[in-house]
Amino acid sequence: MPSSLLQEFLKVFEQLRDEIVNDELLAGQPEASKQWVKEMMDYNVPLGKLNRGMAVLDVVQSLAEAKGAAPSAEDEFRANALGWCIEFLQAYFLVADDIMDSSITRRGQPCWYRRPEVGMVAINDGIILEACIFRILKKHFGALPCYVHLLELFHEVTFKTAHGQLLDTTTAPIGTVDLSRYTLDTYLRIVTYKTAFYTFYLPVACGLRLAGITDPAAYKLAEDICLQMGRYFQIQDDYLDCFGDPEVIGKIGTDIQDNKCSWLVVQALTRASEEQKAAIEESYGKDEEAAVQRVKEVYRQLDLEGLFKKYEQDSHDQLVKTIEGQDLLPQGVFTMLLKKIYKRQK
Ligand code: DMA
Ligand code: MG
Ligand code: MG
Ligand code: MG
Repeated sequence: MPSSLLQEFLKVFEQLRDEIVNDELLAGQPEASKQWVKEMMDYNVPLGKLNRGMAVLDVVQSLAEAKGAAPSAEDEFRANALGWCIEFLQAYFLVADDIMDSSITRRGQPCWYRRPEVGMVAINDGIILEACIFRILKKHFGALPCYVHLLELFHEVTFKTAHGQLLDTTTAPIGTVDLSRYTLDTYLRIVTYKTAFYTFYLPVACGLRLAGITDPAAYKLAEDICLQMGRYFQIQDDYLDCFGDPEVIGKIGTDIQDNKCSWLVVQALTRASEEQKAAIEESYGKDEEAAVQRVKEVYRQLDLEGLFKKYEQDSHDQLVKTIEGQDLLPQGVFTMLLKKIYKRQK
């Protein structure tokens, strides 16, 4: 990725952040509160990989290129502003997710709620982060024909993601290990809802809306491909939670302790001997290092790393086939997204 694109993207963040801090709806707001919001946004919004946010411009560029054109400076700004709306949404979900998952670090720093001066104020900060999306949309998209579509898109994706998070947390109640819950069907539903819609469908649909595309078939196709990609992405996330390097992924895995319906436990249970199942039953969902190591030992005995590598290759090849097998949308819309996540280490 040329760093000038990143520079441009980060510049748009600063503009949007300053607009929010100085929003006319908050005239007379005390300086300390403005400062809180600014620091809260700086801490939680721009420090991730920014794959989702920067994907909107990629999509807009691919669509323009396919017509032998290039996006105007105004289109580029709008694509980046929409990209930041997605990053605000992501920040909002992560602030809440880290509280629910009792996580320690995120993006190489303490989770926001773990900062001593923050604590449960993080809940309200999450609400602010979500509300920012609609201030940005109104200011920069309010006069465009796609405005209502964008509003609906963000509302619907938020609705779905929150329900995915509900499934994720209620399938993993603290203190009750019920291995019969960890089926592939349950798993796929959780990850489609909690991750795939907002991580892949949302940036692509934002790009399609900005480009003025209205054909429902284009959105349906984009959804099919993006959900497939999103499931692949969350399976990588589950793999990295256990086998990734915390220094590289910027977060310390908690899925085993949290009793999560992770891809690894689902796969382990379809392969485990009675003895290995008993070990998982005994040790899963416990916040004790020895128990976590016992589960990881079973994962290693079952060579889940090897299984994942094979899954990753098959899944990638299948996606490429699907992308090449359609001619409704330019392939670049999807291949750029796929390239960024294939064999990712973080
Ligand atoms: C992430 O699931 C889903 C959302 C909507 C934030 P997760 O808890 O596996 O994410 P992470 O591993 O980043 O905490
Ligand atoms: Mg989490
Ligand atoms: Mg979670
Ligand atoms: Mg995870």
